[in-house]
Amino acid sequence: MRVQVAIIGAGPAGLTLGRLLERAGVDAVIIERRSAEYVLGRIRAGVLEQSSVDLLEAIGVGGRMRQEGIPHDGVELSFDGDMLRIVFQDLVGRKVMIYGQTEVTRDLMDARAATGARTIYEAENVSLHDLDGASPKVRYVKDGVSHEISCDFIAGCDGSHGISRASIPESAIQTFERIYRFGWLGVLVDKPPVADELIYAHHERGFALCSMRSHTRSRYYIQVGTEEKVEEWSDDRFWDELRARLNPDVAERLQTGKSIEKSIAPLRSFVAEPLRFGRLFLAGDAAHIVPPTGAKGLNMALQDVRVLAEALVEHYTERSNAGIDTYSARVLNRTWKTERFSWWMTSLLHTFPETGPFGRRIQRAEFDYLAASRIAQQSLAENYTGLET
Ligand code: RFL
Ligand code: PHB
Repeated sequence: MRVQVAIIGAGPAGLTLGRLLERAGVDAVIIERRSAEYVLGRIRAGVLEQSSVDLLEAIGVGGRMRQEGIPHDGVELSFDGDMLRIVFQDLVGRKVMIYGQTEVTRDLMDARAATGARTIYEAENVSLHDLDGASPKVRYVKDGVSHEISCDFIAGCDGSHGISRASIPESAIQTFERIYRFGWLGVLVDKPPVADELIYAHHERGFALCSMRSHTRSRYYIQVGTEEKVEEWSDDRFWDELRARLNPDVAERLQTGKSIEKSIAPLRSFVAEPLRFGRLFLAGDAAHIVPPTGAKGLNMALQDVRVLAEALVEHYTERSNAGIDTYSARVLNRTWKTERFSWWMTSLLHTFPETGPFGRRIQRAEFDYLAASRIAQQSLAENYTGLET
């Protein structure tokens, strides 16, 4: 098979890129190692920035999001039970949208199915070749049969453990990483959310987050040590620990029930540089990881592929490589700002035993500063709702 662009991975980055290229008349195929059902079964992000909402609308997959998504004007922070509401709408005139990554993925998959765009699911042993030549190749095995796709460009949208970044010679890539000593234990439950907006809570027992997927489905997280095992967390133990970290009135209102999903996600900050090797481009989690505290990972993935699609379309329609040549620098510039914000939110809200009582006093001072300063709140609001560039 020959195509213009081979996209590795059918997560939000790959599917959105596929849609953008399809609409611009660029011939592309997506190669995904899992089944569609498996991809849809992963419970991940819940918050979309305005720019992500606009992008999904622009590519014609915003219909259900408009109906079922829940716009939020702000979030609440809680520090040892003291509450502070950050009202994005007043501070920076923007909102965010509550609409799960699962739903975004489903909408993109449905749109692909409707137009007959090609996605090869359950592709095994995916490998990339001739990345620095004029015609790179993707090989894979499907139902026991080997296949080869030759193309002009490969988009590596295969997440943090994919094959794309791993295919770049070590001498051609630099990586930057911070691994946190804790993760998030997340629970999904069919009960109404405890509050109308998200609550990010700092407590001496650890961080907690009250989030949601709809008016009847809630998503809660607590900070746990990396050595913790999900089997050791019964629902009752989880609810008791969550309540202990929240403001007592909020804890009182919490509606608990049987969890429908429970998992632990490690926290990591990671950036690869540059995001291009020959004719391979990295986008989304393949390029960078942020701890989920700033709700940025999915939004970064969508913005990366918006820039990549523009560059590729420019190459085909205007015979200009300007966009391709500046892709890495443009995306990295934004990436590092978003890394900084995610690191800052993580530093403010989690407990770090190694920083001792001094560290906690500094966190308290940061919270008190936020509470008293509209300028500090604006900075949080500007970053949380998404930087312009
Ligand atoms: P994905 O979603 O990981 O998709 C990559 C796809 O590539 C496939 N793949 C391969 N395909 C072919 N060959 C190979 N060798 C392959 N290796 C892998 C995989 O099967 C998969 O289908 O990456 P993408 O598209 O870059 O999207 C990134 C987002 O998924 C991620 O950043 C977010 O989920 C992060 N995130 C959040 N982001 C937000 O913007 N807001 C949030 O509120 C938010 N909350 C979260 C999160 C991530 C979490 N976890 C579990 C990491 C909450 C959590 C708990
Ligand atoms: C979620 O709902 O899963 C969620 C919301 C906000 C975050 C991270 C995760 O910062």
